[in-house]
Amino acid sequence: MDRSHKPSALTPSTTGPQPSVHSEQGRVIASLPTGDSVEVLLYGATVTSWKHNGRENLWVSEAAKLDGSKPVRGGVPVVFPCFGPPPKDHATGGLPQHGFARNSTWEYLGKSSSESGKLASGGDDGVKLDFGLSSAQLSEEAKKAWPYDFALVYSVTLGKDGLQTMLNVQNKGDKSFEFQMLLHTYFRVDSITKVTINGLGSTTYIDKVLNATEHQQSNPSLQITGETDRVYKSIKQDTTSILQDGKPRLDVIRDNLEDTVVWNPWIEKAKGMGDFEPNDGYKNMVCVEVGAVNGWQKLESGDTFEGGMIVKSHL
Ligand code: TA6
Repeated sequence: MDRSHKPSALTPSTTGPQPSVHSEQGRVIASLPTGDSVEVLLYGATVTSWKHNGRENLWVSEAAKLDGSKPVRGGVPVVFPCFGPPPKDHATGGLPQHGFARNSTWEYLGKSSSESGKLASGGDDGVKLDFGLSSAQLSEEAKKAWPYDFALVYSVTLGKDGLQTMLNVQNKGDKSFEFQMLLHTYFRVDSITKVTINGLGSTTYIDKVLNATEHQQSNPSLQITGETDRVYKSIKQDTTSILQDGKPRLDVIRDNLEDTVVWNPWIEKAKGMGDFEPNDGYKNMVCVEVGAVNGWQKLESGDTFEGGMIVKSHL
């Protein structure tokens, strides 16, 4: 599948101080000479930290399981091959909510600093970390539930001007399969009541708080004033912006993905999740999740799909 719009990757410099990468205790940590850093757990290939200018941009619950016993509550869980509880009558019907990618152990494939292209604003120092997951690495249970031959390569690129994550999906088998993908990013915010989300105006969304009914957002800005669980579909504008106190904080740029989910559990749902700590942590997080979740992507034998995001911090 061609990528309709390909914001370019990063172009790390080849001279001067280089990025550092090391792996320990099931995670890979990369940092730039600027001090920016990213941490990725092999479990779920979950980005659990992205620091830019000394500031953490991701939210991770204090009760998040990081031992592989359950998907990480926070950071950037990778959702594949299904989003949400899969339809029982679909090929993914036997899989858990949000699929197996986020609760499988991925392989660290290595780093590279030879990316062509530049992150939008011309960032030239960066390092790309690649992680792989294929059918052979799945649990027997997952393999039985979804018996397709596939290979995923998830690239996490730390750049001077942002973080880029891309999921490459290959159909290695002789039969086509359908999938959904989503990057379930938990962004850290100072105060949810002072957050505005722009870029979703006049877009159709499914409101999962209102029995999954369809709505059209008339207002160009979204404020979070209660439990929010919206699946925006076929969004025209590539960038969804998170503002704090009216000032730009984070830009989330979709790459070959048309949908975005906005989620905040608010008070009751936060209390109801055993791995969501502190209970009032909903005040300091918002999920803006880019994906292809409206319907299914069909991948023919031998074909490849690629989609992801670039996130830029304004602080
Ligand atoms: O992306 C929003 C959502 O689908 C919500 O409906 C909520 O279920 C959230 O994901 C968290 O799901 P999880 O399986 O991680 O508890």
